[in-house]
Amino acid sequence: MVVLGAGPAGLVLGNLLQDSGIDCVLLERAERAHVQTRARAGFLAAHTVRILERHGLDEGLRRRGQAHSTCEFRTEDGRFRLDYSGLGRGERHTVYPQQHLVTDLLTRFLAVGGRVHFATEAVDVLDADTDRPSVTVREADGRPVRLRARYVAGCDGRHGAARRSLPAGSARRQHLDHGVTWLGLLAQAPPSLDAVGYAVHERGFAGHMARTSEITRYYLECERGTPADAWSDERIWDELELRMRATEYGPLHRGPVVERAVVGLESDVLEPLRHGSLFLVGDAAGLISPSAAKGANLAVLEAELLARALIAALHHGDTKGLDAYSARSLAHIWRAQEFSHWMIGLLHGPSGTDGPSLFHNSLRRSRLASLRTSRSRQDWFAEHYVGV
Ligand code: RFL
Repeated sequence: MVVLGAGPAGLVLGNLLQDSGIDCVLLERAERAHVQTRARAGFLAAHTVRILERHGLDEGLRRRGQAHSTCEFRTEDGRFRLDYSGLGRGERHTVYPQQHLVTDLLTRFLAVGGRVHFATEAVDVLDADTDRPSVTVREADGRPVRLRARYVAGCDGRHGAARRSLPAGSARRQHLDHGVTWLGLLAQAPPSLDAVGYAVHERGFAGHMARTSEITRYYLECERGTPADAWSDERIWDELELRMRATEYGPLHRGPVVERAVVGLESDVLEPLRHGSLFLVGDAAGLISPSAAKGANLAVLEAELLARALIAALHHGDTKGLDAYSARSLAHIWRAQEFSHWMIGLLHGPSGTDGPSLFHNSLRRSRLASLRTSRSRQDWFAEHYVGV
């Protein structure tokens, strides 16, 4: 079995296959140090934690993960909090930075005999419509090498080799640019509130998400085309405090901004997620905007689905799971896309003062008001916010 990519999807899949005695090699374009320090997600859904627990992959998150269950909305109509552990299915998030999870999964995979080729870029997946597919890789020294396997899992993200290798017309791509851009920031500063903070402001959205006691993630909606380094630290903090209404609700804990990235809110789903012996998993299958923190959670869920199906096929000759993998994963992906899209509409409004902009902003206000006041709306929100 060849797995492309050592992110959450590839590493969960690799661990599960290796544990069941299926020989598995992971090809990873980046160096090991880069993979283990790439800060991205932090909010793991209850379902994700259960999957990791089920397979003994939860040691680090049990020790260092923080339970989290409150979000706070700050709007032109005041602020309100939702404790979602008392709503919907009564579930919580576990805050555990993605780079820690990836480090745990990688360490475990290597400890049980898994093999990872770092600095090794997959270039092409060939013969995917046969039962002897192969992957062409470029080694660190530039040498091309071909690897053969019974199956190939493309866990190499949206711009990886798996997607690129699909023959024209074999998959339908559905793409939506939500027309919203965020500056994604990591600050070396403790969290400023004991909740996920969502601020809706006429100058644009601002978000606050805890990562650790020393690092906090913030988001600032910005004009499309803004370079990541366009704003000084001081301007970033001033703008965050303005949009998060610090004069009313208290100042933010400031600190150096140690990472900035421009994040365009986009969705991009392929259908089907299988082409013969090649399967797409995680961001390679469906990219989701980070508005509802679903990407890493979907990656783990799909990796478990595919691992089970591959184990049944390779150990027992039962290929029903492989046949169902695409439809089952897509059902989860589209539910997450629907909620994520709803969140984008809750948190952003057009900036204009023309009739349609005013109308959309009034709808957004009303959507927030119903979330503040309607118990059934809150239950629905909680179920989808923590669920995958
Ligand atoms: P990854 O993690 O991108 O891993 C893919 C791996 O493949 C490698 N690769 C290749 N290797 C070999 N050959 C090639 N040709 C290759 N091309 C690429 C890459 O180096 C990489 O190591 O994909 P995976 O495993 O599918 O996992 C997906 C998640 O990483 C992603 O969905 C989340 O980070 C999204 N996301 C969040 N998700 C959550 O569930 N909760 C969150 O709070 C959350 N916050 C975020 C996020 C994504 C963000 N960015 C990147 C926009 C916050 C941000 C800022």
